Amino acid sequence: MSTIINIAGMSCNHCKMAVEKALKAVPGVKSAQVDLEKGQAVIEGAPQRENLVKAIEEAGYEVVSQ
Ligand SMILES: [Cu+2]
Repeated sequence: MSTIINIAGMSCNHCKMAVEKALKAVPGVKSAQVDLEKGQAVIEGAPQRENLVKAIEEAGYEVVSQ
């Protein structure tokens, strides 16, 4: 199962790496890939969405509600 989350505030490769690292540390995440141009993260696995959101926010970025 994959989850897509829109994220605001990512501007460079450092941001991409920081968000991917934070997401990969969430229980249940198999992989996480950030697309900087789309401002989007694609997460594979079966994590709880609220834990993904928390991880992104703790890394210093904002989840865009949809
Ligand atoms: Cu950056």
